[in-house]
Amino acid sequence: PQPTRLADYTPFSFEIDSVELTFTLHPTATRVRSKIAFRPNPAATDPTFFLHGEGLNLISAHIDGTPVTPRVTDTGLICAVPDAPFTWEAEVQINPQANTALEGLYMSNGMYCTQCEAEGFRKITYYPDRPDVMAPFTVHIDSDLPVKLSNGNADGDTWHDPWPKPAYLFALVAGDLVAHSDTFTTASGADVALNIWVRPGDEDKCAYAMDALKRSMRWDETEYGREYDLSVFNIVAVDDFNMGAMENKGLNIFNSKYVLASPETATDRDYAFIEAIVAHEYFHNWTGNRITCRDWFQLCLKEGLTVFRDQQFSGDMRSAPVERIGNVLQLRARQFREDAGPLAHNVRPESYIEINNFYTATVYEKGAEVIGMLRTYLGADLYRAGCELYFNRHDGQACTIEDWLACFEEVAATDLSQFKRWYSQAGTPKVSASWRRDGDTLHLSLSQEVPPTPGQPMKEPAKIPVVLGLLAGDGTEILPSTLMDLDSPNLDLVFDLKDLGGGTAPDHVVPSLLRGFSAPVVLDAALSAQDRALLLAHDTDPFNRWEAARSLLREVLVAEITGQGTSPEQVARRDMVLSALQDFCTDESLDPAFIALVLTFPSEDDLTQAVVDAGLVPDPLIIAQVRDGRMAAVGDGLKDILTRYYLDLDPGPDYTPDADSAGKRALRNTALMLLSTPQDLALARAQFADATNMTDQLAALSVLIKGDDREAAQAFEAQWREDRLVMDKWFMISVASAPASEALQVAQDLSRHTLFDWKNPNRFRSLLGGLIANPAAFHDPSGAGYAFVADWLIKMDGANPQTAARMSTAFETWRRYDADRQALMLEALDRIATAPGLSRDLGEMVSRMRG
Ligand code: DPP
Ligand code: ZN
Repeated sequence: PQPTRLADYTPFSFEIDSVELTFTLHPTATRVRSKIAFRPNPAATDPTFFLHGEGLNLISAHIDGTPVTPRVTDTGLICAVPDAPFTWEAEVQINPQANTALEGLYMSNGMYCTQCEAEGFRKITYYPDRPDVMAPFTVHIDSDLPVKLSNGNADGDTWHDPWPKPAYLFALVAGDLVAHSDTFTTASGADVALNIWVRPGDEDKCAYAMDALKRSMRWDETEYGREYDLSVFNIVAVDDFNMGAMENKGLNIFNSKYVLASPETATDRDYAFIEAIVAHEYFHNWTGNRITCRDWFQLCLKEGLTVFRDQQFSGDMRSAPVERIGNVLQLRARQFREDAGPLAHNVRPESYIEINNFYTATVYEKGAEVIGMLRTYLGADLYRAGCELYFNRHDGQACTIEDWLACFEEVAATDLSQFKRWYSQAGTPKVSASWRRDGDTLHLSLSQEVPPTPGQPMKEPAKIPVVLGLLAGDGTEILPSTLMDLDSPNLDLVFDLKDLGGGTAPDHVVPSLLRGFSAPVVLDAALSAQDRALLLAHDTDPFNRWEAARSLLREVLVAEITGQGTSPEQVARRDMVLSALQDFCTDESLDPAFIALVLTFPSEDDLTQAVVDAGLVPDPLIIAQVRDGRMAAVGDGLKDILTRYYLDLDPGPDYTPDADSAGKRALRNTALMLLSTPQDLALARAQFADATNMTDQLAALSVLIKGDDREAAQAFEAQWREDRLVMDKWFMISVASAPASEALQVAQDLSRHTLFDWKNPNRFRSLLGGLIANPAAFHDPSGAGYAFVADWLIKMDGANPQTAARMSTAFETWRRYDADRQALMLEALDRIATAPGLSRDLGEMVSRMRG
């Protein structure tokens, strides 16, 4: 297949004044009639009338009422048309029941639903399926089903959306659904009907999503001045969905796992995701829908910005530092991993074969970091002013990153051309710091290096905002957070310590660099363990307190993993880290959620990368063993305080999902994990037996599965068999938490379980994701873990290429491992590459990973 390139963009030959669609729904033979008013586009350079269309059975086509016979290919049709306004009418037939790819119109548990982003509308009817063609839509739905929904406002079974939109925001739902309803009054006093549509029986699990929706609507008004713009806002929960959720205008469609919640069935983490994703999709109404993307290369224009907005929202609703740490953990786990391997790409890619493969951590999460850096450079007021200008200037348009940046250049009277490299250079910059003391003067040198990535051997210096502070040896802050601009390979800073120390230069000074993780870079701060312990104890920046603890733990673990754990120096280091954690825990003023993060060990994947960064070859089994052993040792060393947390923080039987209660449960369950060993499961057994909410039940279950307590897993299964979303958790945890020696067998057994409905993406991701999340099992030296995943990817690819392609990133780190494992991983990739009927989606991923 030929790649699509950013450089080749040309506008469509026609503009559209209106679209009218009539659906006559039938499971295997749905008819779609379209009536579209086209008008020549004065900006077009090529007059060809090409409409996308895939898998459509064309029944008839007319231009201005006269039958025409277009030339139909696999990807669309071409037709001779007047060089003047005309009306196009077509009728096609499609088969929703047979649509297992879940793109276009498909069926999920008896209901009809759609997913059109990025290029699904072309599976519904012939259309210029590209985001820069925007039009108002009117939709008629003919069906006996009781509930029929589309975008915009309703008049009987006809829906009209007055706001011009691209086809990827089209949506249709029909089914036997019930609504959880509410209302919202906008700041200007307009009433909006709110509905969350679910299958009968689920209506009592919608309250939290509704509450999150109303808070999101208010927040967007106060923080960005954005109001809702239709008289109804509908959300529908569906069980079979490729992504998390979709921001279709006025009719958001959600994966049911991000809507439905009750204390008994959803964890605190689920609640937090529901809040964030409801907000994210709602915020798209302005950043994505009212202003959309000119082409798919600009995906980060809406996604990076909207992720940034949902992160701000969650930070405002919960604890901002705790949210920030969580976001950075995700960024490092997914985006840094992507950026360091064969799939590295720009925040704004320059070419793709299948756009679905670019809904990535780089476009989303690094894209959000770029917005955060822009705000850091400009400050809150100019950032808000730039957003205001963007909304005013570009409302109703399909835009580019250039349009976005120009608004900020204008309000701030600044040149962002170097900043723009964040969009066009892949790879995670590495920042190194060094310093020396010269009497009362501190010389601090920062340097940066952007590593080569596929197709980009040479890089220009990035513009990196480094927020830093200075602490004296007694823990007092002598320089509060200050923004430094690392915009060249090196930056030398000079501080007068006498001045900063109020007349006396402190004996010892510790820099606190990259506060709040002010840029998505890898920092080598070259701090001694003692200095990091000092930051853990005293830094005013919560992020860097956490970072200090994390790097101390990581260092101890890596030493042990690489066989240096028994040296006297390392033994002393471990004692020192333990007592630093102990001291930290005595601070009564700390938020339990924050303590829980400090006490959470780096993941096996994080440690694998740390071993690679140390120039060594990782052994996943040793990494898992050392990590478990060290957790038990820390649990033992902190036994008193952990036990106290466990006893004192019990929030009681009345579950509430707020951040404070969730934080207490998080710390309590972190304590449980550290205090438990396979030899001592009493506490976990008691918690499992007594739990009244899913957070506590699942935390206990994870410990028990790790301790090889199969009865607990069976009891959980018996209790929750009927609940799809809870069973997804069970599939996942049964493999992810299983002892490495057994996880693969468990995965194989579960793939034959009667409830393993593999075509359901959530279920598939639970089982496969569970194995991938257990690196010691996935990377079993026999290669059986790779073979198992490869077999399932090939099978899934035949039904749902998008879901198969996403999961294939399990192999992106193959270069990290020893020669034997590399050969086995490549063998698995090659087997996928040569599978008959391989999709464009999975084919592109495999060939990029293969390199
Ligand atoms: N539904 C996906 C999201 O909201 C793609 N737009 O990010
Ligand atoms: Zn989004």
